[in-house]
Amino acid sequence: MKRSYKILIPVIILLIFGCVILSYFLIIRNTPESGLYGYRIVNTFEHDPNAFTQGLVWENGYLCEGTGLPGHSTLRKVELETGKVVKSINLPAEYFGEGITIFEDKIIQLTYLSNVGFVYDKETFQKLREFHYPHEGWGITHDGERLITSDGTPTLYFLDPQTFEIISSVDIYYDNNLLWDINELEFIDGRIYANIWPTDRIAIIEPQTGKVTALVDLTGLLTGRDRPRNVDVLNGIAYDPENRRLFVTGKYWPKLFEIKLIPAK
Ligand SMILES: [Ca+2]
Repeated sequence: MKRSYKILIPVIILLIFGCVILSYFLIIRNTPESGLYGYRIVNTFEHDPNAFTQGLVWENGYLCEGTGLPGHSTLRKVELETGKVVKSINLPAEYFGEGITIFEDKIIQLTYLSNVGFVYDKETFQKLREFHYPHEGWGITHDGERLITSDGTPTLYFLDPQTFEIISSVDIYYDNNLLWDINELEFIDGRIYANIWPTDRIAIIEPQTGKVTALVDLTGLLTGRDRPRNVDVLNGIAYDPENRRLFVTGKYWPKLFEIKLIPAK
């Protein structure tokens, strides 16, 4: 009897260990790595239906918006409650304006295919300088220390906000697959929120790893009544950290929404 116990005990330990490893792969590894979120509309505001929205940020009681398309690209300051454009400059006609962010006292705006970004005084919108980057320009935000840009690939770039040199990059994964078409960005509470072109979805990304920790589905946000014929995709995320308000809109959307994210059932 004693001898058979000696054999049985290691076998039982091995079986238990095997079961634990098997459970890990079956339960943990195969479970989707992200939560899914829907939304609740808190407020609806007017939005310029001629704005081909490519960048959106909130600061000091106003939205700042960058619009695109050659000959129609602008940088503008917008009153939230009315959608009224209170300040605006036009980009030279050859540029296709893209994402914007406000870093300290400057606004930074990317362009789509020109490999050039513009830096403006945030109060006067006076252009202070240009900088260059080696890829397409899509979205931009910052984490307080570094600028973060997207170029439509699964890669996000981290830039020095003074020299605009690329410091590092991270690839974005959703459920172990590379996630392409990362577009407009917003850094919120340690995560990067990113529009996924050309969908109604926003990815919430852990910046250190590139892992998508949650997906937000905004399908149905703009109803048929508010969808003119030329309406384009969801694009534009802004955040008011003081009042924890999340704003979203889209290209040529006549509305801008304040929403709350709610776990999908
Ligand atoms: Ca944004």
